[in-house]
Amino acid sequence: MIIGFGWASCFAQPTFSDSTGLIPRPVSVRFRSGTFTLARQTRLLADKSVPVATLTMVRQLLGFSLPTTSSTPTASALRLRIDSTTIPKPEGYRLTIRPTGIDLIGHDDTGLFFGLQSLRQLLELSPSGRILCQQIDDYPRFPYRGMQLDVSRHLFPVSFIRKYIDLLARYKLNTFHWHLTDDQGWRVEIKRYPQLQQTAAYRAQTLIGHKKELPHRFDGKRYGGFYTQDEVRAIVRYAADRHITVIPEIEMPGHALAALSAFPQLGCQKPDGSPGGPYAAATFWGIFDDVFCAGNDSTFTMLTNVLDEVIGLFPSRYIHIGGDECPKVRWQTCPRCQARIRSEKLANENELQRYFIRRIEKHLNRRGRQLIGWDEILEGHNPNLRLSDSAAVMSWRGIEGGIQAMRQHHYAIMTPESHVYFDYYQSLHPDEPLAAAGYTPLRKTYSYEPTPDSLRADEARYLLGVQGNVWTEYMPTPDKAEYMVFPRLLALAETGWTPRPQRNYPDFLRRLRQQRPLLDRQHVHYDPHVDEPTD
Ligand code: TNX
Repeated sequence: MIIGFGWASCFAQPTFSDSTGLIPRPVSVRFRSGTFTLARQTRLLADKSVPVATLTMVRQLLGFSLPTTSSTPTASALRLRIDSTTIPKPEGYRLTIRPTGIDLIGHDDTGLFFGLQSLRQLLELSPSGRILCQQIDDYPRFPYRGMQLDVSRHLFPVSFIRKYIDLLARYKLNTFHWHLTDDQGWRVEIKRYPQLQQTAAYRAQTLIGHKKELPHRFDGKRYGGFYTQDEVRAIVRYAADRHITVIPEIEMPGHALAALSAFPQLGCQKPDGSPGGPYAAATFWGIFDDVFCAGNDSTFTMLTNVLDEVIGLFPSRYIHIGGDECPKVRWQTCPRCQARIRSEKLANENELQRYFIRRIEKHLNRRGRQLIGWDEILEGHNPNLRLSDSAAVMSWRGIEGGIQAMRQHHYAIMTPESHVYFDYYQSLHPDEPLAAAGYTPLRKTYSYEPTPDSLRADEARYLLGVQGNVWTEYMPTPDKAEYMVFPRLLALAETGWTPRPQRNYPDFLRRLRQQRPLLDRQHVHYDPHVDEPTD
């Protein structure tokens, strides 16, 4: 029997209990007797190790400002300190709550920030401002805890990107993977190529899809837009203030129709050597045969120029170059691609793809950056085209790509569509809105264990972490995207942060129920039909 998960009916005012309400669940929580109450006389006492920006963040996170003091403890104080000896794990913190005050020690500034996020949750979970005395020792299981957002299929306003980043930070994710280009639209301003803004950022209206769900796409106007470089820089800064790295994705060699609409000369030639095309940004979803020509040096000139501007905007160590779902039919008949296969002594078109990726990687490496790609970047292996050890693979078609990457001593980020694709249905409720054709209920996302059993320890150390993806074909609005992402993001966050033995689904559901008013207060649209089978 399936019964409603009953967020609404089960939720009651949180009562004191000696089990934590935090998501993600901390590594260790030891409760003590007594309570602490945030009071008018509570003072903020920061050690000189604490950056000023963090003090500003305290005010933002707690929603009110605490008067600061530099003298010895007052009756009630929140004391902050960075000390990597006491707290040895990166991003880790210790939060000690006593009746007389709170001590927060971070390994680093990021640890302090995540400790503040925990304190904020504790205060929010207890509207009276009274929290149980306890000591929390905490640090993440994985260094990479990511969430992606596709802004090509549908464009989302800057205000939503900021809200999204805030929500990632609340649940201690530390990477925002921004999918900026695809067949349906190019969304980042590149000053050197204004055609990308004028042409590639827009598509004609489409008449396919679900009328009821996508009404604004029937108004006859072209659809699209892009983020200016100033907007991008502001978002990167906003994220950095919240200890989130933004990794941009520029898709190549496939998913390139929008770019080709602006640069038709970068598509393959027809078999007789005449130009390909014409091209237009796609007005429906799928995989398209028209991709960047791998035989034309101009393709690499343009893409490396684009990447140079992207590198200037994003300080991330990694730059994502896509690499997924690149059909080879055009390459098979394009005279220039075939000439490249011969001149580079490649066996076939899969090796040509590998040549493409490796050539781009060399450029990124020359600029001091590392490459990330979807798991197809491992295809077409040829000893002359080995990717750098530092290249990272996002394993999306299951976990095999990730396993293969780690065995070859590349880094892996696990993001299998079977468990962490948030464009798939999360409930079978009849009112569930249109989603991509897959079923990934909350329980399944939560059950995901990122370390493959088959790996030896020396291979598994290449596992950087986990990521959830939200492809937005069926999400024309921010509210719909949020609905698809929540509450599954909370399950993903716990998978990335909490040690395996501490993860427990019924306990997670109990804490999730307590989180509901917190999500409501932030106006998060989440799926309330997270149905759970009962025994
Ligand atoms: C596959 S996952 C894609 C996307 C689609 C998604 C739909 C990946 C690397 N590529 O282009 O949006 O499926 O679920």
